[in-house]
Amino acid sequence: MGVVNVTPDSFSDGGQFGSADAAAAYARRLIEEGADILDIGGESTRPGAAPVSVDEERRRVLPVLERLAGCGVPLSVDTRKPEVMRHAISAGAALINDVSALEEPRALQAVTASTVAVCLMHKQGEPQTMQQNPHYDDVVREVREYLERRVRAVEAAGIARDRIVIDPGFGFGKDFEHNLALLRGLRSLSFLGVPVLAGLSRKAMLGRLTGKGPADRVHASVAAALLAIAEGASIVRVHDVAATRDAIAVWWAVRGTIGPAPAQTE
Ligand code: 7PM
Repeated sequence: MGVVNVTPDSFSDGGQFGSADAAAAYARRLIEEGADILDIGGESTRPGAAPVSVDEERRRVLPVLERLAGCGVPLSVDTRKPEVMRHAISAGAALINDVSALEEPRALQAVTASTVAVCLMHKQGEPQTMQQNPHYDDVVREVREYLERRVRAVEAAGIARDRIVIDPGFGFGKDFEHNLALLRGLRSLSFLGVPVLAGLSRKAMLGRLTGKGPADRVHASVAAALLAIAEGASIVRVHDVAATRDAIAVWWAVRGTIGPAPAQTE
């Protein structure tokens, strides 16, 4: 899954349509690099990010979705807002990536009224403040139990299990040790047959390990993506598609499949 951030700073060339064109061109490049899914986001969910209005988020995301219709890969929209979800679904989105895991009743309704897939992500707290003092007694167990509850709730609302992806939400109300524990324990999230999505790309945890800024975390991000795959992730959300693709090609040649080694039988 390639990340397409549609924010004023990421594709600013002045005009609104110019930036939508630039974002769509960037997205097409990610497809050429081997992205199987694109995740389009208007930046309301970033840790510490200022809130963005519904209208502003629509103005950022919808023109890009429209330009990418028929691009050949499923389009995901990273949003927590029910109105943005509804418009994105009408504009052809195949997946709603909700970092609030459809906890808002209207978000759940927006998705149940459609046939799209959904990514349910764990976070602790709200993006503005969640990194201030995250606390868990057992992060892997708590994240697993939360995701299990959300899968059941979303299924009970009428969304079939084969439409659901789960995500531990690296960096969303987690400190360095919490993130490491979740990556080590990722396999324990592979329950109920629901695919696991891992988003580690360029995150602060990799900055702490390498001492490098976000743009220089490419190699660390590739290593993290491959480790996530080794621990059972089916989808990796990445900025650096070409580099991650190369690493997966090596993995594929050796293992012949994506995912953990089969359990040893006695
Ligand atoms: C600062 C910190 C800026 C983190 C941007 C981010 C995820 C996501 C994001 C994830 C799912 C980024 C993140 N991360 N959606 N949206 N999983 N499902 O790296 O880990 O873009 S925002």
